[in-house]
Amino acid sequence: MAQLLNNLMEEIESLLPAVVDKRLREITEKVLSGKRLSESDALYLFESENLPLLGLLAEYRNRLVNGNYAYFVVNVQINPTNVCIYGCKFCAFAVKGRNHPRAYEMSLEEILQKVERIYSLGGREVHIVGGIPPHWRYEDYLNLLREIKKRFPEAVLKAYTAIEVYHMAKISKKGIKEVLLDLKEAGLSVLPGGGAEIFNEEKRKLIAPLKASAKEYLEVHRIAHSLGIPTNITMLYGHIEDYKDRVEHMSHVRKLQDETGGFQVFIPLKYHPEGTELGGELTSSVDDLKTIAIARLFLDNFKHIKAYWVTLGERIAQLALNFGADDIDGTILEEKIVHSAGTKTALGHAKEKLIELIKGAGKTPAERDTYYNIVRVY
Ligand code: V47
Repeated sequence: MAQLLNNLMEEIESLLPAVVDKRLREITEKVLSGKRLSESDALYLFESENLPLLGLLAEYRNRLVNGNYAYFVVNVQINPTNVCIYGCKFCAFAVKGRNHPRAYEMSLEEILQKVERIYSLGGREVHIVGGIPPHWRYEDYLNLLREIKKRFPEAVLKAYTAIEVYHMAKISKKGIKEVLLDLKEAGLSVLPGGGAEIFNEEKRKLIAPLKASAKEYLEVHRIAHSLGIPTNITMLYGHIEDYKDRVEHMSHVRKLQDETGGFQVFIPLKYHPEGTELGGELTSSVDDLKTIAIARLFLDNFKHIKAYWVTLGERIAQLALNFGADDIDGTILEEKIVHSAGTKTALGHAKEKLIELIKGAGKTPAERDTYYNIVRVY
């Protein structure tokens, strides 16, 4: 490993004389000497055209933290319903009412079957994320977790975003802390990172007018961390936000991580516009790789940066593993949110396929659990 790192360092140093841009050289020196990048450094990197240097720097930082490992998990994603009161403009998955022709709601039996399937395949995580239906009561959220744990006590539940937690506090008239404690008691292990979207308040109001504010969203995570509940965090990019908004978003994330250390992983989510009210274009692959690489460099207090293969596509996810990312999420089996918005990634990957994908990126596949403990190296 030391050899690999030295090689990367030598490669970066050999490139430096050809880098005429003084600011880029200064940023490079900062990365190589382990100094923290400022917001304006991150913005400069977004605006820079030097993708190869950016990739090398991000990969250098990644290897310092994760060696040659790239992580994956055998998991199932369950989207229990698409009925949602929020009507976010970037979302092609949700529908407003139960009577909408596309509305669905899984039965408990259906959900349990999915959990059974993944655990029979050696699964280690159940990721639950869906709409927020007007008719669900507080107890419905808790009961779903309780029922899964009753039938599968070994199931590890990464369930409900901070948006749902905020909503549950509202409908139950309880505090966020109480709700999180109830969820924990019902079987919650980790809060997934959905619902963060973009923290810039102006843009957030335009794309997700009814959602909890950035401050409220982050407060849920802060309280979760204080209760020993680890959380993940995302950033939806490629819609109406600009580079400055992405840096601002990551700055909030870095600040809270400095305070609590409770985030496990940062996940930049590439926006897919098909069928959404917001519309727009897909970001370029260059932009995707830049975003991953800058997340790795800017979020120096994060161990893990996820290249979510479902939104990036398998090929770009593979490249991202050489641009600072160290995790690709998991087998998933099923996903409706980004597939409603046009992503063409095939589902139902066996873990062998993920191992192959990681090996193809020149990395060592490390199967992990929800908490990033390594369970097996391939
Ligand atoms: O919150 C919605 C995003 C998220 C679109 O925590 C869209 O490990 C792209 O958060 N194009 C849900 N994205 C998924 C999510 C997630 C996924 C994988 C791992 C983890 C984790 C979390 O999907 C939503 C929203 O930000 N989303 N619509 C769209 N059109």
